[in-house]
Amino acid sequence: MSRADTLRIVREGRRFLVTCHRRPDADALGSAIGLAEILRSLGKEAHVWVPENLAPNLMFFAVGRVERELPDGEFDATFVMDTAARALLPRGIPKGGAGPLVVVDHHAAHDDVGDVVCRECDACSTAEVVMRLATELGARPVPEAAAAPLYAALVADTGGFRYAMTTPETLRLGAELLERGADAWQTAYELFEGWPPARLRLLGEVLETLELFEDGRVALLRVTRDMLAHTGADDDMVEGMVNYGRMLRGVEVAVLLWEFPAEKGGLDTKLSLRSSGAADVAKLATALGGGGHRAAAGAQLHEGLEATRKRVLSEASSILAEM
Ligand SMILES: [Mn+2]
Repeated sequence: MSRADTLRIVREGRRFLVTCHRRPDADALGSAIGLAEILRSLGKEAHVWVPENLAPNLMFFAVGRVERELPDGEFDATFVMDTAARALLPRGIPKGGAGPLVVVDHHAAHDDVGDVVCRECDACSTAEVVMRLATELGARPVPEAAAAPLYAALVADTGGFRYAMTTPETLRLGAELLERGADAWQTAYELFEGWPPARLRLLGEVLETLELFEDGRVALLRVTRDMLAHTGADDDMVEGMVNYGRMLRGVEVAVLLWEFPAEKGGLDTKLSLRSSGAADVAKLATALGGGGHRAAAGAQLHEGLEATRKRVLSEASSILAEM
């Protein structure tokens, strides 16, 4: 259940399926495409399969490289990247004929999904775990085709090499990926800028909802369906808006509550959490049925925004009291 088992599976196998969690972000998709290129550079066959629409701002590295339909035939293993929970496995993941489910991940909070788990929580991103595997497989420097997707993953999960998980190792990996052809500005522009006007208008409305609690240690922002509708924004554009709450000096826990269409109709509330350092928001998310990292976590609750607001404020208050 470890890196050694994962390496053995790669060495002994010939044909692999590579996928990632639902609603893939840059780390999920970038580490999947990056791993597939590394496998190909070792003479293996690898198929990246993601059975849903991809976010437009990830297309700069993903276009033409992902199969939407499950490829035919048997696989020696199925890699699921950046995935910490069974509920996040892609819809339609094969139940047989696709070998062991190998989870490659870096999330501290998880539900043990996977037959084999290569989870390294000191890594800034799943891409960093992939590059560690590549080292042991003799695939460093990584193939040029892996550079853009892995670099995007590193940049996204470290917030542009800013977060605490950014280590000298991370920067060395980033340097290698730039040497192999990744484009620093294109990556930053696609991941952090290049907004459509509707997104900026939505942000304006979201910022207007700011509430502060616990003597300014908790910031709360909200997104309603109504705000999305009249600014013409869509759900993908909400990504990252929780960070604005954390920007305020003195804020230790930033919360974004987001009305989100429930799978069975009606509205759920999505909860995004960020910590400025000391608070462990993964704990808070876990208490509400979600998960994530110490500094960035989330949950989706089958209840209205006001009910979630009450619960998250009470959990936040007890977490701050413990500190
Ligand atoms: Mn990640």
